[in-house]
Amino acid sequence: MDTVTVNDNCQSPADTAYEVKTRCTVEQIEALFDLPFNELIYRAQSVHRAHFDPNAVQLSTLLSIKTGGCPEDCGYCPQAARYNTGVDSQDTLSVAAVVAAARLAREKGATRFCMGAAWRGPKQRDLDQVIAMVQAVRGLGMETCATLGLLKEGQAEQLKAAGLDYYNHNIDTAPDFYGEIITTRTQRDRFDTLARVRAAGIHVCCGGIVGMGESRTSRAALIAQLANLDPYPESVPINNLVQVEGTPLHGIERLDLFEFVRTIACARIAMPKAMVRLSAGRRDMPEGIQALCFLAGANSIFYGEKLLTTGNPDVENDRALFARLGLRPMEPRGEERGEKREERGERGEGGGVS
Ligand code: SAM
Ligand code: DTB
Ligand code: SF4
Repeated sequence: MDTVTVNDNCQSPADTAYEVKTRCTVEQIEALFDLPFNELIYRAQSVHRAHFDPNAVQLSTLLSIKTGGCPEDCGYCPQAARYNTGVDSQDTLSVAAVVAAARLAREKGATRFCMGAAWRGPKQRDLDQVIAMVQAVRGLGMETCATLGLLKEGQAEQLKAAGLDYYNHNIDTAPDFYGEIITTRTQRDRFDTLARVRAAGIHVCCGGIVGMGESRTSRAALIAQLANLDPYPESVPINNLVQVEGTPLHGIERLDLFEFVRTIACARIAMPKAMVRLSAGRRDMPEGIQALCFLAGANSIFYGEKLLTTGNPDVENDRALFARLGLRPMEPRGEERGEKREERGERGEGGGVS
């Protein structure tokens, strides 16, 4: 029996105030990145098995409820009004249209429905519409997630009261690289919203994007920053930049996909009980790389043909991939907090490190 190396510096999510504490240093995460690939993946898979069923993957479906025309200048984003990307702007969808999409997603096997809006942040009128959507999607028995941008005082509480389970709000990149990518807000603004979400009792979904020309040190700093959130996010989406023509980051050198797998592995080791989501970029990712991401501890994906404005693998392809890898969709309860199968009294195959 080999020893399982879990990063002892990283504590588990707990119901405490949300603040940044230095538990993981950038150097520690960089040292993980620098490990031989096999060593890193083995460690990440060992940590993964200590907390999760290694063959269960959670399925979230995205819907853009308000598209394009965003006043922000995020250098990666096709929905920023200032870039000519060909994205057709669309006003906020009706509740009926959102419910129809959520029902379809549920029929295809998704358990969580994530509603995204191209806002800097919602106005009260916008929030009222989202609240009606959240209540309706909740009524279908699905977990709800929303990503609406910066929240003002009191807005998170309204979303919580409507039944919102998760709020996605990414810190996107390392603190010292943030200004290279976005100038219309600071990363501090993002932390303020994350604190509001946490204080309102909504689960936090927070991650970032790699492949934006950042250094390995910056990738390590992103992971360290996420891991040092106290408590760290329940859900951590790791996006590989989807390059969209017209955005400033279009044409940038693509990240070596083994480096993407390493990023997933580092996230898993630094945040052992978080759901780590293999997020944007899967359409351009060979299935072998996706399989390596699952081996490295990814246990959630975006499921459905579309992300917000760009494509995602077909449902049929994902089903076939799951069958070939012996993966199955994760049940919606419990595992967000890293409860092991046995604790929930479920039966499953695999487990244990030998
Ligand atoms: N406007 C809100 C915000 O920025 O928080 C919500 C929607 S925004 C599109 C949600 C997230 O999508 C961003 O934080 C970013 O991480 C991700 N994203 C946007 N464009 C992307 C791209 N081209 N490739 C990868 N991820 C992207
Ligand atoms: C996240 O981390 N990735 C998703 C979701 N959260 C909202 C968004 C990816 C967007 C990719 C570009 C697009 O489709 O517009
Ligand atoms: Fe707007 Fe969000 Fe896109 Fe930034 S990432 S431009 S805030 S929609």
